[in-house]
Amino acid sequence: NNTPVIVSYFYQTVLVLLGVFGSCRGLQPDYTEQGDPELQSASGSSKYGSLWPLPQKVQISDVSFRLSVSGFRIRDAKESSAGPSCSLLQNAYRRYYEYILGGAGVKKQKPGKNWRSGPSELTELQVWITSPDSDCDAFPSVTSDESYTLLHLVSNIGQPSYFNHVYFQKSINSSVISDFPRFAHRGILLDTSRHFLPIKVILANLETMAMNKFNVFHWHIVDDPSFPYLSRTFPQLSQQGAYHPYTHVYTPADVKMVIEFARLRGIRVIPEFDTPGHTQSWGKGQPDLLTPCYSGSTPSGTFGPVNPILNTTYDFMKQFFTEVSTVFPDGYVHLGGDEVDFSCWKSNPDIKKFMDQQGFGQDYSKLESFYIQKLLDIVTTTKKGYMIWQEVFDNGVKLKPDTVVHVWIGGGSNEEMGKVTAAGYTTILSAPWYLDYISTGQDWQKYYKVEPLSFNGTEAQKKLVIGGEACLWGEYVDATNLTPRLWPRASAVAERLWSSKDVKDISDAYNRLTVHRCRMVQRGIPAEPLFYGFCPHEYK
Ligand code: CP6
Repeated sequence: NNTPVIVSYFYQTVLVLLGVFGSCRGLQPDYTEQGDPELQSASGSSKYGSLWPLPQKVQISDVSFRLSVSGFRIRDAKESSAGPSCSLLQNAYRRYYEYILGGAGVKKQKPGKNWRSGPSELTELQVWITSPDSDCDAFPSVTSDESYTLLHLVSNIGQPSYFNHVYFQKSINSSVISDFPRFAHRGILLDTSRHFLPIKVILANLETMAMNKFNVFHWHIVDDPSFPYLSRTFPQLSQQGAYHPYTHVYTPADVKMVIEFARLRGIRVIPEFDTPGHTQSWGKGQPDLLTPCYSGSTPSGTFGPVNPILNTTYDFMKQFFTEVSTVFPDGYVHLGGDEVDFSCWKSNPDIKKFMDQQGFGQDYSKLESFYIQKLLDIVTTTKKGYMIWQEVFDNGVKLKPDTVVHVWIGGGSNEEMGKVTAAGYTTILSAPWYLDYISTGQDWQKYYKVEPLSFNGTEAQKKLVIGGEACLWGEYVDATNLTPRLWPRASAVAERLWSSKDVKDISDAYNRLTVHRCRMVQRGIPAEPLFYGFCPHEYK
């Protein structure tokens, strides 16, 4: 007499599933359990338990259910538009089964005399994909529907399982959730040029991103110090420009693995190939790409930004970005365009001549725009959209209407958001979220309190803010410290970008985030503590 309890849910945010009761009718009040009391004393407790980021609508009842350890399963609802052939879903079921039942707690438990199946035993989760045209092999995009509904049971699966000390059994409070993201673009920037990040570090971070409902991996893959991207067309770029030509490169197979791992978790991979500045490493494998700097009338032997006055530069870019457009399936690439240093261009007599010919006078930002304009036209022929750092917009470059302008400069970022959206462009915010910067104390609160729409502008302008990204620049970050530096501080950004604008109670956030952080630690992710205390799993 199983009554399915239904959850409608798009394939993409497979993070949450639905439940089925053994039978609701015979529910005994004795079986009702509240959250772990010791966990409540470790920190204050939120009425939302450890939900993070907080769903748009949640009702948690006092009624709790035990998870059937022997018989529990996750399956497609029979009405679902996606079935066993959807490997994305089947893969998610396997992962979430492990989240729910796996882990230290359940492995230790053995059925004892108090172990009985009963009316309050949860035996099944059914997933009902309601959108008729869900494509299990598709890649996520900015327009993907990430909404889901959870009826009658559970909350974010894998999240709310309180641990029952006595029976070593997990229980879940009956809940109703209806959820969708506030912003469509919720990203993390990782920098693999300042330090090489092994693939397993990138994958572990994608897993943690999924736990926090981030959906964009902005891969700042190359920069001045090293060029780890192995290009099929120009293999000498990484042969000469990587820290090591075999060990510190991302091969086509590595990149594919990252993209597929991300796809299965509803995460887009947007690569950034930043030019014309931040390109020192490109010059090693591609002679004549960079501008030779002069001291007086002779070349000094050093190089500056990409040389914008040579046709060969644009031939190279055309071939390079044609490759990039096939390797990375996302609809967007990030083209950088930030922090162009003019001093080398100023020193070079050929550039000077070109400036005169073009009538640019002494305005080197015009030369920068000349380059970027040609690059944008090239990338447009590869059928990709593009993101660019704010300077490109500031310099007045003509952009495609669907361009995403990335606001990163700290001072005046509100004003900048106003200007960019007044010009009709979509934008994302990073200025307040440079997580490589650390300070003592609870700086997550500073990230949490940011309101991305606090600039002066019309409703139409605010709609153009599609989200934000937490940036982890790599100067002081490698595999040894990436995780604790990023998490759980990035979780604060995750909730700001996912949850409703009025979710801003810091003390409630503290209580939920403390437990959410413990959950990450328990899953093997060394997220740093917010403050003193302990995690419930420490004494298991
Ligand atoms: N690298 C690149 C960086 C930064 C940028 N681009 C950066 C600049 C200033 C600060 C932090 C990071 N390290 N390629 C700017 C977007 Cl404070």
